[in-house]
Order: sequence, then C-alpha cells, then structure tokens
Amino acid sequence: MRIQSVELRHTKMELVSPFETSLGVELYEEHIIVRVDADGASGWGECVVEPRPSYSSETLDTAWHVLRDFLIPGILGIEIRSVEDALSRNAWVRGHRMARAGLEAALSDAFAKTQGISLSALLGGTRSQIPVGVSVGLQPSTSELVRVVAGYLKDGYKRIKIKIAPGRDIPLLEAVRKEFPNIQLQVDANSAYTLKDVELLRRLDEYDLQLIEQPLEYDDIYDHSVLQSKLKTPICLDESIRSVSDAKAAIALGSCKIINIKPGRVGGYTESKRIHDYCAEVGIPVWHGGMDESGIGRAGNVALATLPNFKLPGDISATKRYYKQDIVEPSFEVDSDGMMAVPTKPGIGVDVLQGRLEKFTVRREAFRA
Ligand code: OSB
Ligand code: MG
Repeated sequence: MRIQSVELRHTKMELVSPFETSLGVELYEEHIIVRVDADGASGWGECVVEPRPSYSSETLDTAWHVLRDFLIPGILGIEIRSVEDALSRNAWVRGHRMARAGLEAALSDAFAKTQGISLSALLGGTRSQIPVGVSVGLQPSTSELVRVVAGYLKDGYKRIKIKIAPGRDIPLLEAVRKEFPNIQLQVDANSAYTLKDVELLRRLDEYDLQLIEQPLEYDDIYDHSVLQSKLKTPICLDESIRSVSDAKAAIALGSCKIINIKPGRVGGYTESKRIHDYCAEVGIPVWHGGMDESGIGRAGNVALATLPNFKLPGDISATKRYYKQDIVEPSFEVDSDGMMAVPTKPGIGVDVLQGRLEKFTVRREAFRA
C-alpha cells in the first residue's frame, strides 16, 4: 500500500448535553480527524486530543504540530506491507501519544480496506457484538442524576459509571444505590483525590462498586498501591497507564486490579494490544474507555473492544448519548441487553458523511506525497 496523502481536520461538534467531570464542563468536543489516502482507499482516524491540556498534557495544537512536522512527513509517499511498517518510520518520536494514535487509526482503517477486511479482523478481534456501558457526568442535582441514570437503564445499558469529585461523591452513590440496588455500578474520579482522602474513599466499599477509576494523581502509580491495599473495591487506572511499561509497574505494585484502555492515551492500537495481551497473560481484566469520540473514533473503539480480554462493558455508548448529528452513518446503537453490534464492512465499517464533516470542520490542512 502506498501512502499518497494525509488530511487533518480540526472538528468542533456540539454534545447533546454538557459533560461535567472533576476536570471541568464540556459543551463541545473538538478533536482532529485524520484521513489517509492510499491505493484508492480512504482511511479515517480520530485524534482524541482536546484544546486544553487537562485530561492529557497534549493539546490540539501540539498534536497538529507533531503530526504536520514529524509524523506525516515520516510516512508520506512510502510503500508499506503492514501498518507496522509505517509505525516503524516514526518509532523515534517520543510521547505525543494521541497524535500518534490518530494517525495509526487512519492508517489501520486504510490498510484494512485495501485488504477487504474489517478493522476488528485486522486487530485480531473475536466478537460480533460487545457489551457497552455509559459514563454519566456530574449533574446539577442528585435527583437529576437519578433521573438521568434511569433513562440510560431504560435505553438498555447494563452498566453505569458515574463521575465523582470531592463533595459530590457519597451522597450521589447513596441515592443511586437506593434507587437501583442491583445494577453494575462504577465511579470515575479523574484524579480528584489524594491519599489524605483514604477514610472517605474507604466508604466507597459500602456501595458494591465494580471498580473505582483513577482516584489519585493523573501520573501516579505508587500512591494507588497504598490506596488499593486499604480498599476492597478494585481500583482501575485510566490516566496513569500510558504504556505497557506503566501497566507492568502498576500490576506488580498492586496499584490496580483492572485497566481501562484508550488507544489515544497509550499511543494507538498496537500499544493497546500490548497492554491487552500482557493483562490477559497475568489475569488482569481490561475494558475500553472513551473520549466522547465522533462516530469515526467510536468505530475504532468498537473494533478494538472485540479482542477477548476486554472483559467488562466499555465506555462506548450509542451515538445519541453524545451527538444529535454525527459524521458517520449508520449510527451506533445499544440493544435491550446492553450490547452493541460490530460493523462488518471493510475497515471501520461505517460511512463518513462528507457534508457533515465539512460543516463541523474549523481548520483543515492537506499533505501530498
Ligand atoms: O475519564 O474516562 C474518562 C471522557 C473524556 C475524557 C475522559 C473520560 C471521559 C469519559 C467519557 O468518561 C467516556 C465516553 O463515553 O466516551
Ligand atoms: Mg476515566
């Protein structure tokens, strides 16, 4: 496959409702859509970087810079026999994982399309449908949270994750558990606590949570091991795991019992698979996180989540949980068993809507061999 051109688009899409976490409130999602053209196929990927360095240290501008000045020049015009061939050209680039992941996603889609196989098949996936859950942001009131959770359960989701933050934690769980005693429930703190909060965090054990996601510092591994030794609830790391090396350290130290994999956070599908495979080997379940992707990123997430050690439902929800108007069709849906069907057409398996994409594009740059 010869890589003929690459295009970057900064897109801005309005969310159906504000998404609040301990990091702040989002009304729009701004990401970079990457298109790779090769041998007559167009491959699509979503770089899940955000305008501000809050969840990650990368920003939209750093990712654009690294893609334009280093990653894209490294692969333009080259002939490859596998995605790995292209990645090896850029292996010298350190960090900038979201930038790398966006390009790897587009290359992988293009490559799968030229082979006539689905992205799931290219990645080694084994399932035709995947269990999915929903991530519920902080709400204006506890009663509103209960109402929103009830709506998602009605939509079919079998697992609910709620965002927590200091002062907005125990009372929320108390209310949700009282109303829904038997649902699969988990919480995500996005690094809002410290070891000083051990006593409060221990009280989470009373709510039969599937896991608590990233309670402490975004780059911490050690303090989480101290906390895990004091909690019954399994800790799951998100922000702290950027590579298989981080996963090995966290598992060896007992910092977590479960790992959240997001290809953007770890640098792409290849590193995601390394983490997935290592965790499978040592008996640590993983699940697929989300970054409020458009349908392009979501399709990639769905494909990756078909690998066998993705044991818990992913933060891969139906299109309508995020956007009124998406940039792909068909939309992603959840059924009454909390399952999502995996597209079977070549590559990401959904069609990009050019008019919509154009409408949501705020900046564009094209590169030709
Ligand atoms: O911490 O998992 C997170 C969204 C953006 C950034 C970080 C996170 C999230 C979510 C939403 O929780 C996941 C999704 O449904 O896409
Ligand atoms: Mg998280």
